[in-house]
Amino acid sequence: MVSRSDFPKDFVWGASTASYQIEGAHDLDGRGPSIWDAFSAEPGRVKNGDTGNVACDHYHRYKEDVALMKAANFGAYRFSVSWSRVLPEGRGAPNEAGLDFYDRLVDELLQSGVAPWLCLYHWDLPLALHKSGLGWTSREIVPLFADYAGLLAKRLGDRVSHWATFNEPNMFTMLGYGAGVHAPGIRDREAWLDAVHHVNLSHGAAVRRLRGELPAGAQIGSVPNLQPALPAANTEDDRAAAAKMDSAMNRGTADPVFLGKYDPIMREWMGARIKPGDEEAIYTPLDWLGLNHYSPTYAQARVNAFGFRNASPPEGAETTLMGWHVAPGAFRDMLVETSKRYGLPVYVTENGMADDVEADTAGRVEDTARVSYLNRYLGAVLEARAAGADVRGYLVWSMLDNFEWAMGYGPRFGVVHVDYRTLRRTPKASYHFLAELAGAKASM
Ligand code: IFM
Repeated sequence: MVSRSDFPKDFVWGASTASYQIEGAHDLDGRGPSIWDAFSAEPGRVKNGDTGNVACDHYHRYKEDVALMKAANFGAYRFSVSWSRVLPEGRGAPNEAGLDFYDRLVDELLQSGVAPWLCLYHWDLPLALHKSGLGWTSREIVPLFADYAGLLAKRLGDRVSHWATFNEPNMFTMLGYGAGVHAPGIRDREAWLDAVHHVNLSHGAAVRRLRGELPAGAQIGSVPNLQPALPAANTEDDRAAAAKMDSAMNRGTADPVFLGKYDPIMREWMGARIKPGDEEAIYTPLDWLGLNHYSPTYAQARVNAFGFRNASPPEGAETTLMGWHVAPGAFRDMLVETSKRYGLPVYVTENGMADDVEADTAGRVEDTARVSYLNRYLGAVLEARAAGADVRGYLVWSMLDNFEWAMGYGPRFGVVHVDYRTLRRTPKASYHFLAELAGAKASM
């Protein structure tokens, strides 16, 4: 087992969540709808017709959730702001009650000794923007996203030290605009490329706005999901498909943001979308990179708009409830590569696994597979550090079981179990495992 003394004293331990996945209170205190409210209300879009209407009711129970973070001795908590809670129309007049909620959350975290790490966007675009043609497929969203960033910086910049622009821009653009399986349900290669480029431009504009508003020393970063893209079979076709998958899923949103240029495949696909000065507008120096990683992915050659499809892991591979390959070695390699390629301090901002473990008769949630997964993936962090990767922290996905997008409430990713009927929270064995690593007192 990894132990506390294996990690440096200042290693950051913590957990991540996202607004739509935990907050609930979907129509309270002036919150406007997001594309996920609309998408999950459409029959057949989300398993079992689940929605984020109530979710974990974190909106009302945030104090209890922060108390659990404090008891685990977590040093950081990454949450996202619901854009339509603070700007119901996505622009225009702010909703004071929505801003008040994040004020209260940030204050509660600070009083509990947990640093708030704020992510501006974790997939819940204001529906009003989408409906009026100002969503991610429109270039006009760029200044609107910067204005939203500026609003939060003004309101919370005196207390929030760490800021991230986007969570997994690669995933929400592909799933929502390319494959159509996430909100807003668009399945169109051209819309996907539009969305990628506008998200990249919005990142650059938001970072400049944040730098202008935040106190010197504010730590600004972004959070890609980087997973090795491997050929399903060792054939020329699958190797070419893996190269395309790597560009589409890894490089397309990371290289422009962290290096200032699109890779050759994405550049060719983007074509005239890239206007003179765009790459300069996207790139602006950052302070940290948040790496989200779960497993390697496998590409198979396909005659479709993308030239690849996702294939299953190799026969006999250990997988989780999501069908994702448990491969800590791939995580180690990705940490080393990311640290070297992008040259920034790396924090793991998401890693974890889904199961469906419920409380036993004694009321304990013994998620032993997750403890084993975390132990092995943290071992990979140590190996990556030993190989020279500048990895400075680990924030587990997720603090709480929550709404797993199109999969609804079936897969449980939390280190704290949530009973969706009573909303009761029960720390799992994995919570206690992480708490010990983070140095929580044994009395917890
Ligand atoms: O739940 C998601 C999260 O919103 C983004 N990263 C992957 C997680 C598990 O699928």
